[in-house]
Amino acid sequence: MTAELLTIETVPGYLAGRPDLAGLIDPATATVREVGDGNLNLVFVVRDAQARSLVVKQALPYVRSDHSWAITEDRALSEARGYEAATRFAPGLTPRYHGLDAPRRLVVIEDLSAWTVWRTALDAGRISPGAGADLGRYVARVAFGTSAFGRRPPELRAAAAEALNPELCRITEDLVFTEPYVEHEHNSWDEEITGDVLGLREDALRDRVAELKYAFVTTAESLVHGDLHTGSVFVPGPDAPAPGPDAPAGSAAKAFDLEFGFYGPVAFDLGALFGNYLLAQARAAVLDRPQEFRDWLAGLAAETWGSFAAELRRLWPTRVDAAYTDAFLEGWLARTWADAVGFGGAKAVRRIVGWAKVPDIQTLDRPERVRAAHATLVTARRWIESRRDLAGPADLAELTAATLKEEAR
Ligand code: SR1
Ligand code: MG
Repeated sequence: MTAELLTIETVPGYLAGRPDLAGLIDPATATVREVGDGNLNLVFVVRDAQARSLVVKQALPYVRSDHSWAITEDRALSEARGYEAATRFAPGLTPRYHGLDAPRRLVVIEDLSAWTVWRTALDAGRISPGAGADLGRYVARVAFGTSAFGRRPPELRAAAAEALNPELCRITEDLVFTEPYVEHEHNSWDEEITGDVLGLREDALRDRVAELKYAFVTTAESLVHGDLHTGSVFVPGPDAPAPGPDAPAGSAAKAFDLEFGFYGPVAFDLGALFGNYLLAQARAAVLDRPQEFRDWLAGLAAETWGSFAAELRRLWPTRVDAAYTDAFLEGWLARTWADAVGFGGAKAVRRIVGWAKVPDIQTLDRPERVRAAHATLVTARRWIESRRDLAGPADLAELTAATLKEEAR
């Protein structure tokens, strides 16, 4: 279906026809900005004379930078599903959700313009205390609530069936797990790293990536975000005080852009974060950022994983089925860890080689860009190859530090 697309001019009139939003905004005094800078959506920030604001996000029927690439607007329904789950299981860890207009394929959410997209903060060299922990919490709470730990099988199966998002999953299957490992028109790179890129096409590595793709395609354990890179996260703005240790969940980070959501592997969301932490680390290494920032970056995967695992263990006594034993949880965590490391490697590789590159790398001058891209590919490859041999975050941090030290010079 193709919904009529809103414009800056038509948004106030649209909101005037939404009495359910009347308490949130006064359309008569509203001013509108379109701020969408991602690949897929119109994003309108609406502010009224009383400085109340909200965001209207409408799915475009095509990729913003390539209108010949059609993408279903049904992803707005997936986004709504993700916000409903987050509202129920992980309140505070996403922007507040004000509802779906299904015919228009749009959602209305809290305006967090005062916050900063995390990738922007990372690229500027800014430390965001507690952000990694909040995201571990977010993944854990949604995973627990929507999986067999929080839902009986009939409800679980119905939820998984309802959350199918095949077109958006197909994008990930192609862009993350297939295209970077073959010759494809979406791929591009600086010629200095051609050896690294061609190395990705070796059978031994493709065998490992095949395992990851198979896990992505066939695992339906919980509702996942599906695109949890650092551009899908808000952190407090540069002038906001650092959240204290007792600050509520979501004070340090909030996940957004939930349109890729589906029933998939929990590890995929964690891996998306790990892979994007690696990109930030590679950038910081070649820019020779202050040691304090680099040490904080190096600890982010541990912070996220530690918070994720702690939250799962905290929620464990409330699981709906005690047939899942304590030892089962520990085994599940170990498998999820290994898969997250592998997915992290694949997520980093796609941002270097494939379509939809990231400013962490692309905004660097060529010599630094080449060093960062090379170091990322070597590290990511090692993650994919040795994911089952890395017992935990300390092993991953050690491997990453040693590889970046050697390869980002
Ligand atoms: C066509 S969409 C390209 C990429 O943008 C999104 O953020 C996802 O990461 C997707 O792969
Ligand atoms: Mg997005």
